[in-house]
Amino acid sequence: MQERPTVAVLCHTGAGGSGVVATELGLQVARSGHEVHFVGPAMPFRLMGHQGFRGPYFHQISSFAYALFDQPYPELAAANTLAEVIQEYGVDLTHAHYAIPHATAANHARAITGRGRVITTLHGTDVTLVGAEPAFRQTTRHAIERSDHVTAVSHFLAEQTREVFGTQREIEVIHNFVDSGRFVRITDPAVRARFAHPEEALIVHVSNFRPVKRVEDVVQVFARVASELPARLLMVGDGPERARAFDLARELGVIGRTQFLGSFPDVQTVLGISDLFLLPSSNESFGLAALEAMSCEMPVVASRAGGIPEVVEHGVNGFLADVGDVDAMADAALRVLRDRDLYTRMSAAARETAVTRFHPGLIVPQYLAAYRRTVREG
Ligand code: GMT
Repeated sequence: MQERPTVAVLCHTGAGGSGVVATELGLQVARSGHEVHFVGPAMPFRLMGHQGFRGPYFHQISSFAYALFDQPYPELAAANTLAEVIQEYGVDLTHAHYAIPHATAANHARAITGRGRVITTLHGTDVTLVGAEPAFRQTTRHAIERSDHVTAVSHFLAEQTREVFGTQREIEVIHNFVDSGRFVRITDPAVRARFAHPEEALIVHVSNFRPVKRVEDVVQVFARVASELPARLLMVGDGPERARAFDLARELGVIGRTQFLGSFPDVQTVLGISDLFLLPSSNESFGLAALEAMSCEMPVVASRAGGIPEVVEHGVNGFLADVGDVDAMADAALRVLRDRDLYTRMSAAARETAVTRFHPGLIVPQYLAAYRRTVREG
């Protein structure tokens, strides 16, 4: 029996929750003595600077732009490079994060090499958005059913997967986690002074600015809050809705108090100095960004959508409101920002949630146990 299987990881490499979880997990798995090989078109952004000579290792997918091809066929290229890595390093298990194209490529590489097992972790939009699209429903269902083990990041997502694909297969729920040693409150006033005056409330949103994040609601909520008390908004990340959020901030007269910071890996600095996190998504399988904020002692105002209530407890570590109800979100934000005692209670509860329920020490062993089980059953 292989107690420390050699693991390959396939994930999205840009800023985004699934790639962040894949990278943070891969680093923890490597620290626990496993050989870990990331395979991707580029190095995952949170992996940069964290590689040692003992790994985790990174292998870039080689592709070939032949003139006859109207597309680069990334899934085939990923399966090809992964198959090489499996053979060369004796990989026992591939952990595919996100069903399409990663689970598909991992299953394909297993078929090519005739070795290794496949664990697929479903992250959210791979099921609720991409997988639910008729264009990808069959391939996503197949990728899930052919994986040797499947995990989902929330009970909500496991249920959604069964509903969308009508599958009865076992799906283990393993929540996202946060490194509560790194995501901490930053008390140095000089860091905060770069973004806000001491009397201003600092409100923050972090995402990939896709339509599902409803970034215009962030600006709407902020404009209502800023009309009642001194406040600033930090918008971290980038994506297709950034320009609309920018235009709306200008239209609502809050552009001078809003900073669009773009995307960067050490988001913990911005979270560590902010006061309140907004997550008004129309759907969210878990809400990793909110959990990272909570670890920094920040209450969260979010929509009551998807798996968010598995993390944000209404009235305890934040407030929940219906999707699109910007008035209720603004009222909740004002309530917690104005009431010092409530703020202190909620920020302490937010930190406690992160440390007691979503600490790597609790979550990573669940993945490691799943690795061992899956390899043993092979
Ligand atoms: O939409 C994002 O935030 C990116 C997306 C991804 O797959 O990269 O995030 C999903 O996975 C995260 C990690 O498991 C979850 O915490 C997010 O809730 C989930 N996003 C959605 O469901 C919209």
